[in-house]
Amino acid sequence: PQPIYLKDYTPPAYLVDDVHLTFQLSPNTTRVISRVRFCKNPDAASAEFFLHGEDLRLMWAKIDGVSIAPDVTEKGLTCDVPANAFTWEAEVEIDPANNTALEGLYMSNGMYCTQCEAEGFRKITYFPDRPDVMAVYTVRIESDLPVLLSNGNPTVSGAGFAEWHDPWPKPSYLFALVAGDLIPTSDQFTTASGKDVALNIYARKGDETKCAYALDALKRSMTWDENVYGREYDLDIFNIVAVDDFNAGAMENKGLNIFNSAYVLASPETATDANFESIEAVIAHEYFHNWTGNRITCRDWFQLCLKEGLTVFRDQQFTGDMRSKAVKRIDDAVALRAYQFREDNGPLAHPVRPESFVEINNFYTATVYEKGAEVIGMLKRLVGDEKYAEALDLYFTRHDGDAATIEDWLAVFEDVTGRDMTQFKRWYTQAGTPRITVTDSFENGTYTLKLTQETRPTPGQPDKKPQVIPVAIGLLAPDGTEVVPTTMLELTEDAQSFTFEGLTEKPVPSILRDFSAPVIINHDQDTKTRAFLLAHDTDPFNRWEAGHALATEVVMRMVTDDVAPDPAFLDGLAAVMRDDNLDPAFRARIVGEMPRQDDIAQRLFEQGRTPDPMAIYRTFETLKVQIALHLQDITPRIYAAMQVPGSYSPAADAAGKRSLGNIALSLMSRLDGGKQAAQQYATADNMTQQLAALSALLKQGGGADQRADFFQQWRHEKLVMDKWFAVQVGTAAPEDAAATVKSLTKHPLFDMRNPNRFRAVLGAFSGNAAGFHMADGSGYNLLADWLIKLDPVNPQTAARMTTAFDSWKRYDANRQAHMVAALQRILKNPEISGDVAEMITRLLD
Ligand code: DPP
Ligand code: ZN
Repeated sequence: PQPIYLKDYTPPAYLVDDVHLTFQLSPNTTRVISRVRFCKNPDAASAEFFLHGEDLRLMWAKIDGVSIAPDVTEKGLTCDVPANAFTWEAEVEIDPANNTALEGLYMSNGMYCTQCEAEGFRKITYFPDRPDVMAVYTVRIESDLPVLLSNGNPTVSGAGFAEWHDPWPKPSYLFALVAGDLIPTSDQFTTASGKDVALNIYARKGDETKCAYALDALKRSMTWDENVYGREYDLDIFNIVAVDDFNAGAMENKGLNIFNSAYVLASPETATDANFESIEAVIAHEYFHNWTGNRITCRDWFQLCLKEGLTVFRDQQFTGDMRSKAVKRIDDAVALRAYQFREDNGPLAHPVRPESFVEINNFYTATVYEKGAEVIGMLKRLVGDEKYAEALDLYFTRHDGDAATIEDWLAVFEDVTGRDMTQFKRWYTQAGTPRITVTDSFENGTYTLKLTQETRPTPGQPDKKPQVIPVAIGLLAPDGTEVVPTTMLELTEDAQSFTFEGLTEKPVPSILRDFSAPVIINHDQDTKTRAFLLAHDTDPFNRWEAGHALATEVVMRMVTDDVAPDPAFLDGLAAVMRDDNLDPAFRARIVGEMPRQDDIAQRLFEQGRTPDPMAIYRTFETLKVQIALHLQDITPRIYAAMQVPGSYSPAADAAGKRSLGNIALSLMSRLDGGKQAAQQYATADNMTQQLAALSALLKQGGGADQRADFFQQWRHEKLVMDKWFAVQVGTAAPEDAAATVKSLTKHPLFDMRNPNRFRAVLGAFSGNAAGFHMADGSGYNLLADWLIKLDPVNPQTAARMTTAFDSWKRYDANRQAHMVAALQRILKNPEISGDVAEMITRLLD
């Protein structure tokens, strides 16, 4: 397949006024009858009439009531059409029961549901399936199933049918339909202007007891969007449906969000604190799309970050407001570095707004989403909160109802601030993570900070230009007092100096406060300075960052020089651990958030060394024992102090305590053979405590009884079983990881057609770095075998998991050869999908 290019965009030849769809649902022979009103687009040069359509059986087609015989290919159809407005009608047959790709209309546990983003609507009926064709939809569903849902507001319904009308013009990717035997959990919300909205979360029987938290999160999201962005909901009803088989996290279909059940269903017994937090965030994310995505959508899929970057930014703000801003910023930075920086460093690097793609599904990436959100955060820092709010207001009024572009988005900032955004736009067009080198000097009371920036070449982009980088800094006096509070420096050149006058002694700089830009800072600070910042920085993010940098330095020295961990570092951890003035969640991030094995491998590689995943793994094992020994006098006290009495609450403060308590537990388990963990397992009344205990036991090579008990207790709960599968793979020693995967994939509850279950096993496997990278190549072969099996069933999920191979160039010749061979084997699969083929080709490039 040929790539398509942003530069080749042309407007649609025909526009659509309205769409009428009738669905006669049947597992293998669903009929879809469409009636669509088309008119020629005056802005388009071409008059060719083309409708996308894939895997459809065309029964008949008519134009203005007259039967026609279109030219049908695998990708769609063409036919002659009148010069003026006309009505297209067609009937197609589709097979939802055999749709294992989970794109278009498919079945999951006896229910029908749809996933149309990005290009799934063309598997439902013939249509111009592109986001710049927006229309009003009326939908009739015929089925005996009790719950029949589509977008918009319900109109008429009766025995065996229901009709829906969505008054808001929308692109086809926001179409949705659900039919099933589902139970609603209901509430209502009154908007700021007094409009009543019915809220429902639909789940399978038995799961209706696990919807309350998501419903509460939805109401808080609706209130927050009114208060912070002035955005109200715009239909009479808002429905959410939980589905077990789902490729992604969730989908923002207008008025009918469809969710992977993992991001909706929660009870204290079945969901962890982390699950509750991600449910809150994903509910908010999809709800916020109603304005940033639905009311204002994307002109084409190259503009995906227009809706995703902004909506991720908004959900991050929301979580920061609901919980701890500092902890949320740390968590977001950790995730960005783990996934997006890694992507930027390898063969899959691409700009936030890509310039070409073969399969758009391969571009729902950390770069588009998370770096896209960072770009918005930088804009906000650069223009200030007030101008940001003004720009957003202008964006919503100017583009409501539009399919917009990044140019449109940047224009509102230019118009509101008078600032030229040309250079800033490089954040959207240039791939790669900028690296900033910091040097400083002090003379006659003047402190000078020199910053230089450099971005390394990425595929297709050998030469990089300087970007606009907001670098928030603060200066501390050697006694720990802050002499210059947080100040925003704007780095726009390759190299720039910033001076601060009137200082009595050389200050200690705190650079990139609050992680003010998605960049890598190279700053040669010594251990003492880092320890000083860990103790004194007033910026919570940089306080954490100092601890993290120390930990990284310690691990690097352990790996390269085979030395014991620096006692100053261990003392620093102890000081944080016992500092009861610090929020437990924040302490947990400092003490528990070790650098990732993958990050150490990348650092070694950048130093010109060849990382040995097994040596890195062993270093961490040693370090953790050393930390456990060094802190052994305080961990039992912290553990006891962090136990939360009373009934479970998913709120941030209780969750933070459990998180620090469970870090103490994992340290204690290194020394007590799992005694405390076994006790916690036996008495746990919530999943956070139960799973942490099981994980600590398995990590010590024990826990056989608890593993069996957990299975017996939860075998009927799919989402809990996903945890049971994943924790075994995640805690397996490297030598045992592949064997664990092999035995779990033979388990009767393993089902590769369920993406959550597949990821629980094979996703956890690539996360077990040393196990995946076993020198004999067994890990690579095992993953390749499974991706080859999964590809014909579910290309999207298979393609996404090929990213496990994206760091192959870091390793020794032997591992490289094994990885390349595994990738080539996947590429030679005669049943290979376009999705996977594109990924492998990019990976091997
Ligand atoms: N548009 C979805 C989301 O990110 C992805 N399928 O919310
Ligand atoms: Zn989204």
